Amino acid sequence: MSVTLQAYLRDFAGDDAQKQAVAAAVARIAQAGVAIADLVAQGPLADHFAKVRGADPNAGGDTQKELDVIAEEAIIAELKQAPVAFLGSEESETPIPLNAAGTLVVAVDPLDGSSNIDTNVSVGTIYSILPYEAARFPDPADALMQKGAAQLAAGFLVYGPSTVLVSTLGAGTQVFALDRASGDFLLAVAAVEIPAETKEYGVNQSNMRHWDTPMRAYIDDCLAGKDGPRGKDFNMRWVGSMVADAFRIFTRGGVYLYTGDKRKGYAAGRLRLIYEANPVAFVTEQAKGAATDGTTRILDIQPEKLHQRIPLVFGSRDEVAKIASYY
Ligand code: AHM
Ligand code: MG
Repeated sequence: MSVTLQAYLRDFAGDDAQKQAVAAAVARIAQAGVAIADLVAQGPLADHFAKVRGADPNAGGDTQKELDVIAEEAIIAELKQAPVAFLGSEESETPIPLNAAGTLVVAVDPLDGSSNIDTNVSVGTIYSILPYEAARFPDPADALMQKGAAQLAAGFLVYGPSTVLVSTLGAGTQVFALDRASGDFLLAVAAVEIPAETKEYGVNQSNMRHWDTPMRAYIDDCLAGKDGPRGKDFNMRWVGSMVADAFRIFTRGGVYLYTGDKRKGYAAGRLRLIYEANPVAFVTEQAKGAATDGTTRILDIQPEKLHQRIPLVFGSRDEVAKIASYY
């Protein structure tokens, strides 16, 4: 018999109040994921399919799709039923109050990769769970400014050919897969281990002319292949949905790179620290991988703003160390 997410969370929480709160929040996010997976799967049959909402970009500066907002609403509805005080979201300028007595704050990218919705490519939901005490954080926004190292749990869902949840509760990384017949997430991988070495990188190579010198030098060395300084041939994969690229890396190794570049607005890359880089860094480290901005471990970076961007390199630990050596 496969272990359900519910049973796994119950086992994790035991009698510990904070763990029970975390377990409740993860279960609610997974539940929202089931609903979002259904909406995504309807594809062109659904009314909301890839529609752009109004003319205004979201808080992060990207065009907002109808489905981005529907996904956020599904998460809010679920997390109102968990001990979560505030939600920080890519789709909302300021933190959203949920439960005054909550002992957690959660940060989410409700629908990562949403520019891919109309192309039938995997998209997903990313979440980060942090501790909250009203006395410690008179301004709720400050609770979301904790370093990634303070996360109690984090993970992401991918809505692809199968719907999967990659989760860490702070001790290893697990993969659960949605069983459509029962509606339950079932444990598929109990302890994910990202291979330390790789011959595969993921980067948007069309930005090459904008890159900084270390990034350019690293990719040049990969492209030189067997006869170059790396002494091996590299393969390249780029989905354009970080969650999908991350899931491939969790499955067979690899590195993902989105560093800062010279384009306007891209000095710190494209990814957001609090609800994209931090949760992905946490599940990556718990799967024996590494995550850096080039010079500093992602989880050690002090956030300054909810929607702040950060250069991000994560995946196979030896290759991440190699990339850092260029910086
Ligand atoms: P989003 O949260 O608005 O979807 O943006 C983040 C996405 C990542 O999922 C993906 O890796 C990256 O942006 C792709 O960027 P680009 O289109 O520049 O290649
Ligand atoms: Mg995103």
